Amino acid sequence: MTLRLVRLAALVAMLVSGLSLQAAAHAILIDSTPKPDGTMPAGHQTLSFHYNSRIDHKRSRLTLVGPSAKPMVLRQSTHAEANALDAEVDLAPGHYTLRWQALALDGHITRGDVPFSVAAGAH
Ligand SMILES: [Cu+2]
Repeated sequence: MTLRLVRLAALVAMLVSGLSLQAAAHAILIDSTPKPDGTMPAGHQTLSFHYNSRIDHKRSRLTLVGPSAKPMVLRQSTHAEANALDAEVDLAPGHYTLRWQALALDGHITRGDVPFSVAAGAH
């Protein structure tokens, strides 16, 4: 190849790898139930965390830190969407933090905390 062609090929390779990085970015939380600092009713609830990219469910984790008990790794729902982590849990009133850890298809792990409150039911 001529030098000019080599340079062109290198440029194309850079552009293609840049595009594929964008297409498979690491996971950023874009929506959740509960919302950060939000409130949920007590009882049986589904916690749901939506990301901007597909998630490797087997190597991602939802851990619930409750008011009294030690951190509990939640069993994930098997029918979550490809870009979401879901778990069903029984919630008593109090303050909680949900720690999520998500492995995106680009191989990067991201983590975050969602603090929330559970309100006592209406009497
Ligand atoms: Cu990444």
